[in-house]
Amino acid sequence: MRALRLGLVAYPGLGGSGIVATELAERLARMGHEVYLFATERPFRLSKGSPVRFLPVDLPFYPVFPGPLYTLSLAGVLEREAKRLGLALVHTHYAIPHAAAAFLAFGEGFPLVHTLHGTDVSVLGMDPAFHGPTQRALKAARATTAVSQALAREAEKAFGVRPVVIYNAVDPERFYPRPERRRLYAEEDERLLVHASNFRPIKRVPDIVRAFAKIRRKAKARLLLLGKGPEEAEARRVARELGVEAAVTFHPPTPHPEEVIGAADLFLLASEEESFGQAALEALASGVPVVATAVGGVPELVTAEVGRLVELGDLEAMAEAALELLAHPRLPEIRARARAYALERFHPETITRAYLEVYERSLG
Ligand code: GMT
Repeated sequence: MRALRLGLVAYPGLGGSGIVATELAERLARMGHEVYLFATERPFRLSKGSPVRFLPVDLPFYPVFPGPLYTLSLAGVLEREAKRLGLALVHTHYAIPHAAAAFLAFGEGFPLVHTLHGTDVSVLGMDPAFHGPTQRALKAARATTAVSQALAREAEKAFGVRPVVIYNAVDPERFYPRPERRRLYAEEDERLLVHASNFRPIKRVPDIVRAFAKIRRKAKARLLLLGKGPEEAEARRVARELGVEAAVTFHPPTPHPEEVIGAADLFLLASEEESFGQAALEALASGVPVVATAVGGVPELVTAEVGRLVELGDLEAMAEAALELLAHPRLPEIRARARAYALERFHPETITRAYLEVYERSLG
């Protein structure tokens, strides 16, 4: 395939959409495409010495503005840099406000691809303040993609567009089993349960602590909560209230989550909404089975051979499923299967190829 000059737009912080965009940008650049990544700061997961060129988007503030004008600033930078660099296509991740900003920059005459990630459809996309401009932008784009079938269905209802489903990828050379690191986080006789997220209310981190307290009654285990966010204080409070404080480790975000996730015996996800569940995929690739709530796109990812699904809020079921897996006579096979399954369905090469096909079709 010919080498393309591409612009990708992402949030640089701890969110999954930024990680997906950054990793895609890196893979495309390593394949020989010229890739520019637009974000307000250097994305968290962009490696040092990366072939991807980071282009900063300013957050201009003047006393006359009620706040920084991110959308307008992004539109201006995209328009200017696309011309200067001769970009062939711009691909945004997370529609709010990226789709509208790109539409503002280029209108309909330029190849735009937008990837929907989750709350950009279900929460922000439904907000009357954002819906109209976002819908107009998505309808005008050459292509829209969604990270799961569930999200594509939701987007069709919300915006009347039919996204192409491209699942997220996981890097098998980064996420692999690391049992030798287990002793860094847990005692010899403790099972290590891990959850990783941005601790927003939607992730229900306190529920994970509640399920863990039930698990602790029957098995010696440690819960490691990797990340930070608004629900941390509440999760700590619940751990104290339930008397498991000493068995819960709060681990700050790290650029190397693979070192922690790969050491786990089990991964827990209690989200009330999850279009995909990138961290759960990273766990599977690390050979770590997942117990998760059956919401959004999670059932497309967590199947019975590699984990267990439970109803949202059913903490008894979550604890039971975790205990069942931890005591499963074929746990080593399940672990091996989890990794093999993640590689079969979510290999970066397959996923990158799918995006390149969308780019080719969009370029006409
Ligand atoms: O939509 C969000 O809540 C934010 C977004 C993000 O940037 O982290 O998360 C979504 O995108 C991830 C990457 O595609 C998915 O793994 C998450 O499941 C999804 N979050 C939700 O649907 C809540």
